[in-house]
Amino acid sequence: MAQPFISLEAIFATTNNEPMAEARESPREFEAKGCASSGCGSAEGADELDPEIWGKVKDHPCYSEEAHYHFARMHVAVAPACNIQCNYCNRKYDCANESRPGVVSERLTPEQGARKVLAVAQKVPQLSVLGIAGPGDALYDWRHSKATFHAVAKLLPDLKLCLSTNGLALPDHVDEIVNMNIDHVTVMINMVDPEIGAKIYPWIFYKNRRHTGLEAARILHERQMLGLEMLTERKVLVKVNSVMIPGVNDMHLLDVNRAVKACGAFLHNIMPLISDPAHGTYFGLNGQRGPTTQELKTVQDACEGGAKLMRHCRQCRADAVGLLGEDRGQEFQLALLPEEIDFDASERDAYRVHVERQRGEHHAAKERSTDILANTSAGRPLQVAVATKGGGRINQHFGHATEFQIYEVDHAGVRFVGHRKLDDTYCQGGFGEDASLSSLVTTLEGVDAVLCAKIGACPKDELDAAGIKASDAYAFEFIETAVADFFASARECAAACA
Ligand code: CLF
Ligand code: SF4
Repeated sequence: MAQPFISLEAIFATTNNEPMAEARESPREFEAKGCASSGCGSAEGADELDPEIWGKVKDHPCYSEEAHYHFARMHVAVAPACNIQCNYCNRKYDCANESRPGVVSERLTPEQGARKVLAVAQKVPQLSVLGIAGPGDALYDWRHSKATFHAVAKLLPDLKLCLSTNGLALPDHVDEIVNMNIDHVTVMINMVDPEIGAKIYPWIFYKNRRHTGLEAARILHERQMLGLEMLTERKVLVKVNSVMIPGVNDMHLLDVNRAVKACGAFLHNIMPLISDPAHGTYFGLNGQRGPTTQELKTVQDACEGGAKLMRHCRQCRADAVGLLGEDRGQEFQLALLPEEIDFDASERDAYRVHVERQRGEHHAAKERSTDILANTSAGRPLQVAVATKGGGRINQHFGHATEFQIYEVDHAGVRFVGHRKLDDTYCQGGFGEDASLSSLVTTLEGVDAVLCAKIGACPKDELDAAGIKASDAYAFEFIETAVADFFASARECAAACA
């Protein structure tokens, strides 16, 4: 049903946030006070999570691994000012705390940001979250962030509001965050030891003066942990992001994981440093490398048993739009936005009904995969890459994939362990396929099999020669059943050959 056009002027004419406070559902008490890591986390769903928490995460693509198959996020770059200096940032690029360093984002005013959100919601029914994630710090530049959230909450009250911060200004804003119905906050915590922090942060700006060295790192650490505790006490879900910097904080991230778990963090997202001299950052110019895929996985695996890990992060841009792993930001540049948007929520509503049905089918498929594996003999875990466009199914053509999701499978279960991005799709319209296949084989190092919706004989043979089995026999099946079936077949084959 078409809804009446809402004037942005009318929205910006109001400055108090009472309507958002009124819209906030009174929170029921939930368990796990003090430590949110038991019984919650990215990979758990409706069956494992407290209903109150599931209600908060079920449509958030970053906080729920399951939701990332169905729902999209978008960011608006409205808060450019920052109060600290990270050695992996030079402010010409997106904030590396939440984003891939890349092309400079389009900076928006709050009015422009709200108009963009409405335009995206009209065209992307999967949109469920608005995030403010740099460049800059959403809380240091609070005036702009607040005005944007305030406007968007009036336009689209069902949209989840999400922000990312370095944490320095966090304790000063906890009450407003709660009153504004912001249920999801990411705090960037790279260290809990100021000696290590001094190697990452040359200075901070706090209480009207610049602090450097150990003193700066100590203040930042104390403010981050205080802010984290204050938020979790108020039932706000906090995700901690950490940038893994080999030789600086790599194994120290185990201490970070333990410390943030003790303070109630909901999730811990360990992201690889992206470093390149062309970015002009201190680390980039001084040859600091990022971790390899295996180094990252080793640290993530070593954190097992601590705060639950997010493994499906795509290090998206500060102006990203779409499902995780896709970026439709270019379609919604300011110059392309209509001045007025006659918002129609019907497609958005219909999509949510569709997702609920899909969730039921997906749930049944996961149970089938458990049954399949329970009747399969034990064997070495296999790494299986799948090509998917979303919905939890194998539904992407091999040649069109821009990334593969990686699942580990053995008789104990099917586990999502990460993703591998490709520099180029394999299908180049008849040119360059050989070069892209060879780089694809390098990207898929360690992977045993690729499952996709369609693959040609030529790339299939070449993958086979590289020791990677490729199959389109599971096209459009749910990922878990397909991967479990593939493992069961591999075990049968191994038994027959023994
Ligand atoms: Fe954006 Fe971050 Fe909110 Fe998500 S991103 S502010 S929590 S809506 Fe998500 Fe992107 Fe990873 Fe961030 S995939 S970089 S974790
Ligand atoms: Fe850059 Fe973000 Fe660090 Fe600020 S907090 S210096 S914008 S990476």
